[in-house]
Amino acid sequence: MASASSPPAGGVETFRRTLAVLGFRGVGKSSLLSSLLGRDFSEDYEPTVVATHRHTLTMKGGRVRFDLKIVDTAGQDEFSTIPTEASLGVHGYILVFDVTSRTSFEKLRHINDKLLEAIGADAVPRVVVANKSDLRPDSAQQVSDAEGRELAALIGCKLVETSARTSENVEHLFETILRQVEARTGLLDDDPAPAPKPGRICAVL
Ligand SMILES: Nc1nc2c(ncn2[C@@H]2O[C@H](COP(=O)(O)OP(=O)(O)OP(=O)(O)O)[C@@H](O)[C@H]2O)c(=O)[nH]1
Ligand SMILES: [Mg+2]
Repeated sequence: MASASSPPAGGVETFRRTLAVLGFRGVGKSSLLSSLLGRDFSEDYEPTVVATHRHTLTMKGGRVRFDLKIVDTAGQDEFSTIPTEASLGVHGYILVFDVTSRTSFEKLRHINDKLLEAIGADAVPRVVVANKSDLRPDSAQQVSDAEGRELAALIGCKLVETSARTSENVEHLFETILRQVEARTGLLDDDPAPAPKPGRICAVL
């Protein structure tokens, strides 16, 4: 996909990228975006219709700036249609399940199939997200770490474990999907990913 970039100004190059967040309802898609945008975590659940957010993220020691447009979608299941906003002009996808919801995990594979069907591609940059990791110590976990890794491997992408409540790995998640997107351009090739926290990010590619 074409990349929009502005000429270097003061050594910083700016690239516009569009990302979309998909997953079953209530898995924490909007909460992850709120966390990225620096908003306070809310315990309240307000289902999303569709929303677009803007955020700037710098990488490569500040030399590369991404102007991100991020599409937050309504929760999907295997019967939902992928909204146009999330299928046209999107560079990378964040596929979220909730570690405390078996259903959300089982639906994610179907959502991935639907996505590939909607965009008419065999592969597109994606990352699988196991959200609500803060609830694991309460024994609320319904999906094991190994199962999350297996799904990511099946889909052919990386797994990132996040908590929108504590913001754990949220920024890392967005850097991970951008690295997937830029694997095609080589833009971040000389900016090696920081070592993952043990058990938190599984490179299964
Ligand atoms: N403990 C915990 N709760 C979370 C986390 N992320 C989201 N929640 C809660 O889960 C509920 C649903 O969160 P949302 O962010 O609205 O979920 P969503 O995926 O955007 O939902 P839809 O827009 O309906 O698809 C809310 O009550 C949040 O407070 C998390 O990381 N940890
Ligand atoms: Mg939402």
